Amino acid sequence: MSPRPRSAITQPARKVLLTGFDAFGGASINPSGLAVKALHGRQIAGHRVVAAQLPTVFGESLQALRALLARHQPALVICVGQAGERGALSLERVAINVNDAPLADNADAQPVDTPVVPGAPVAYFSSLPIKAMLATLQREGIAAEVSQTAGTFVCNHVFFGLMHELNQRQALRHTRGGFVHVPWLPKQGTPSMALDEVVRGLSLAVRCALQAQQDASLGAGASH
Ligand code: PCA
Repeated sequence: MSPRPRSAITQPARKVLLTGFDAFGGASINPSGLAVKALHGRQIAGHRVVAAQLPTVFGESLQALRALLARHQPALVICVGQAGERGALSLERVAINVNDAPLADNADAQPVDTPVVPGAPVAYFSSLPIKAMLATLQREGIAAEVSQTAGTFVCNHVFFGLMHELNQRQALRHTRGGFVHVPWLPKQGTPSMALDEVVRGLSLAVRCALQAQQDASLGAGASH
């Protein structure tokens, strides 16, 4: 077979990877998993969204994320988790190298004061343009805030593992990544945010993260 002319080869769309989590701590739902699933397959700013659900389990969640990164080589990664008792989309600024679980994960593990990655730096800043994302969300009337802690449970574990991969892997050195916490759904408690609003907010956040060149915050350039 003769080779196809170059012009006939269409480049695959670059991808955005969004991850959510399964339900944990005795709950039956997790809005993060539901919200990213709703965005799976969407085209945003010339990129195709690939969504995946991670298990709320130390170790296993990060292994699954690493496999997704290797498979999709995304241009942008936003990991999403639920933070009950927060009333806004929380744009996380910093991931820390510690597991200190306040409750058991879905495999019944509860690590206390262990490193996420032994020997890795103490912390990484998000490489998302969090201040630009904040301004976009607020302009669109969606409750949003910059958060200074993603906690010390599985969300921070995944966030730290993500930032470490982006910093270590040559193939991912241009990939932007970070973490967003979302509130409960109305049926889970107060404060809350409707699923449609969470989905709209994440979609705006993705567009902004793909398009913003620079960010006013320290986090934007500090980790790369
Ligand atoms: N929230 C938890 C883990 C899974 C999730 O959705 C957290 O904030 O660590």
